[in-house]
Amino acid sequence: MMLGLFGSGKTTQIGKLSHYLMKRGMSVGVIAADMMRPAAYEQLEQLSKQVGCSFYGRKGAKSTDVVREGLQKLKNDIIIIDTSGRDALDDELIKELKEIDEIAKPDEKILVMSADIGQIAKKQAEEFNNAIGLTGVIITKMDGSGKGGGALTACGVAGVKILFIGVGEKIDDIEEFKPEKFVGRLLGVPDFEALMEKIKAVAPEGIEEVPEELNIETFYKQLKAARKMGPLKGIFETMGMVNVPKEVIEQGEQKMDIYEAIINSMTKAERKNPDLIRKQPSRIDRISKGSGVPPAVIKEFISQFEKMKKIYERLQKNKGMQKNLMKMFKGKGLGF
Ligand SMILES: Nc1nc2c(ncn2[C@@H]2O[C@H](COP(=O)(O)OP(=O)(O)OP(=O)(O)O)[C@@H](O)[C@H]2O)c(=O)[nH]1
Ligand SMILES: [Mg+2]
Repeated sequence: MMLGLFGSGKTTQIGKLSHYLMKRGMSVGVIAADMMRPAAYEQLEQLSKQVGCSFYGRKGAKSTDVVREGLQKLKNDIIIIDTSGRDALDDELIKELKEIDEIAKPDEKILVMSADIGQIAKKQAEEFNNAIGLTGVIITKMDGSGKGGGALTACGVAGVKILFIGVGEKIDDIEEFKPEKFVGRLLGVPDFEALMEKIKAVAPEGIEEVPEELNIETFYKQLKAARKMGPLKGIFETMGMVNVPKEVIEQGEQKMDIYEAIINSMTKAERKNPDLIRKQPSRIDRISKGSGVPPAVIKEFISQFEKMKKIYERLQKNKGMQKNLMKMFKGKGLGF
């Protein structure tokens, strides 16, 4: 069940989410239970045609009846209900959402908020949470607002979980929210995990599977494969991230150059086990001479690599997007 105020992006995210889930092998049905917005029916019907998911709606009916009927008719793995918005969370909206909640008993009650409300997201999330009980949040319009960071941190303070972010109006413009990834991006560290996913998607042959264990050797292979795909800018763009600032891209490119130089000067043993370098600082001097990279930067690389490895291992533990999603949709959260 998706809920939220007028224009927050509920209906659009339902289209995106359906597409996202279907790409991962699930069958999806959507129910048009927004009786408030003129043409909400048509908007959702159109989106369902676009993504190829099932659709149920009945114009002029009561939202509760539509939900009841839709749940009977649709036989999909996942059913998403579009609900009415309002200017504010008033008694009428609370009553309507509670009735739908009663009937559908949804596994997920997801509040959709637009990033441009900034810090107000805290109050809004709390209000909806108190009234209906939320299982998660989607922040939309992260592409267009300077206040996106505020909205994200506000959700953290409100204690609600951000599941996805909307990053544009197109059907692909949704990203699973991974705090580690986001922080990395803010710090200007290239998003290697996304890169690896991308590499696998566009070049499944000739490139190794994403490695079980990430060590500098396997990382290096991924890095080289990524570079073969061309400049970072294009790679980000094909991931739908068109608004990555130029400085971030340039920094990313530079970092990739530096990483490559460093790794080129490391021995095989060091690549397998970077701890060797930490234990014997003389190795850093050797790598520094070989690569022309100052020792401090090499140390930083090693420590960044260790951090990345931890994140990677955590992600590997949660292996399988499908499993993750099923868990999420059973209300257990993503386990981060
Ligand atoms: N830039 C941007 N625009 C978005 C995003 N998500 C939705 N929109 C746009 O926001 C507008 C409102 O989206 P809807 O999905 O209709 O919003 P809603 O919450 O269903 O609105 P009501 O049905 O009126 O309550 C549309 O023009 C969407 O294209 C996003 O992530 N980024
Ligand atoms: Mg809508």
